[in-house]
Amino acid sequence: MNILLVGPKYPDTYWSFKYALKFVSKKASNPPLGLLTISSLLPGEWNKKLVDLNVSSLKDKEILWADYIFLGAMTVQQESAKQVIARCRQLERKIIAGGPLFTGEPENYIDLVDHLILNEAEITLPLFLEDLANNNPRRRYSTNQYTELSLSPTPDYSLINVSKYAQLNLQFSRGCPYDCEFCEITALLGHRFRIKSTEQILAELENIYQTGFRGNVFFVDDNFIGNRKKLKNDLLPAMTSWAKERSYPFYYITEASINLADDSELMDQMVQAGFGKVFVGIETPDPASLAECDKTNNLNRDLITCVNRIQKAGMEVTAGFIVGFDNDTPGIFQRQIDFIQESGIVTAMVGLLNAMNNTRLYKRLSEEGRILERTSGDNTGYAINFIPKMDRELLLKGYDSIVQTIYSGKEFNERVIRFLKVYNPKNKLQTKLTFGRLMAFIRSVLILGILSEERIWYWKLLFWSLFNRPSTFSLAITYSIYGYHFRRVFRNKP
Ligand code: B12
Ligand code: SF4
Repeated sequence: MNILLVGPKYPDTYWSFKYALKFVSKKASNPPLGLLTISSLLPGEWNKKLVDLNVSSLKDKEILWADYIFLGAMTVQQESAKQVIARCRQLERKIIAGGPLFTGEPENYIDLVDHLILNEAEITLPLFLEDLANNNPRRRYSTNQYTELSLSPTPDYSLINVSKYAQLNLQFSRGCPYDCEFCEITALLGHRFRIKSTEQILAELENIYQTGFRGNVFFVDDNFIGNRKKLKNDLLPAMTSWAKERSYPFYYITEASINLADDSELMDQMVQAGFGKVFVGIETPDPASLAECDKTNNLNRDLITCVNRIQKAGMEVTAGFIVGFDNDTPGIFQRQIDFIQESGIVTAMVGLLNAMNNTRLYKRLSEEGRILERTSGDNTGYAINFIPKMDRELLLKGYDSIVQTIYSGKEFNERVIRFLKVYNPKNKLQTKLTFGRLMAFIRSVLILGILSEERIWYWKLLFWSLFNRPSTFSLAITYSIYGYHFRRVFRNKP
């Protein structure tokens, strides 16, 4: 059996890092981990190929080679996914679709593809394979159960050319005990916190190591610190020994809730194991809006102090912010700007609140008659799929004022400097001079230092780091490149 796994193209969003990737000669930020996992769930004797449209094109002969096309996508990839479906149908090939896009809105795809294999494939794919073996596969497989992660196999990294990606990814846990109203993750993956064993994680890391890849590795957990006892007593010590034996080949990134800042022992252990960056959902500095969306773990704490504690422990904090809550007043825009500037969060993703399918927010707004359409999946796209309480134009204008301010050369530089003053990078990989970094530096001199209108800020930042914190020089270059990407992403917006 010949299987072609296809990952559709992402539009040029904030997280695509499109404008930054060319500096480091990479095609995409992350490989499609869902499809790599699917590959490992399929029979070993089947022939498999993967085409990630973010790194290469899809040829007719590849489609014709396949008996089945396995298509996996998020909502934000829907346009490209539809094009792939149309091409495969034209070439009369069978399509099997799964992943968040199809799980979220199966009714829109049931007539377009041959089989929908929804929810977590560790449960639904074996059911399909069994029926296929009996020549009786159904159109749709879904479940309301959540898999144990002991059943989730090591992703098949052999299917990708690792050199095309800025970072590789793996997953330790799924599910989140919290219940934020807008969150689709818990709608997809539930509240029960499920984890892989330490042996599974070390095997996955070893697999990545064996591909020859060195550098950033992203633990794509929604809340990596959901089981602290397991982390402290088992996983992190094992990862530390593993990394030490291999001279620290990876620099880890993950996502965690803000209460990470309350546990200095955990932060130290994470840093020792090689973690250097953590994404935190801060959402808003306004307690009324935090209470509105049930982001309870962010309430009753000084969020800036918490962020600074994580930074001082040796991990950069990147964060998500949202405007458009019912409780937001016009003062929220300046408050968000002030918070972001003061926190030194360089990568601050500010999005407009949107109601994703199947979330509590979607349900509430539907009941209130406020839903207008399905969301495109990109909350940085100046779109709101419901009727906000604040005047819509005012909200869009206020949103624009945030993103245009925090990424403008002056404010962005101030934030980077504020961060670099407190940050003490402990993972040497982050600052090591590599050939790739040298090339990125040369390109940045040309594009940002000579051609860009914002070149003054580029040189100011580089000279600041050279004279004040020389150990952070390569980070200053990296952030200049990020700043360029963020400005480009928001430049062409309405
Ligand atoms: C890591 C991650 C990212 C990373 C990397 C993305 C990438 N290229 O891999 C980054 C930070 C770049 C990212 C960005 C975004 N993300 Co994201 N991301 C995640 C996260 C945390 C993990 C995804 C993952 O790798 N999971 C591990 C794998 C194994 O799981 P999986 O892909 O879901 O696959 C399983 C099933 O879905 C299924 N499956 C998957 N594919 C297929 C295919 C077939 C054929 C079958 C049968 C089954 C199947 O089986 C797999 C095993 O169970 C998820 C949340 C989550 N926990 O899932 C959000 C999530 C996928 N992201 C989401 C969103 C909205 C975004 C953004 C649009 C946010 C934004 N505002 O810009 C951007 C868009 C990306 C872009 N480039 O423009 C949403 C998607 C919701 C939706 N309905 O589409 C999620 C679910 C989070 C949420 N808010 O609810 N993201
Ligand atoms: S903490 Fe994060 S993953 Fe958990 S419910 Fe809230 S937004 Fe979702």
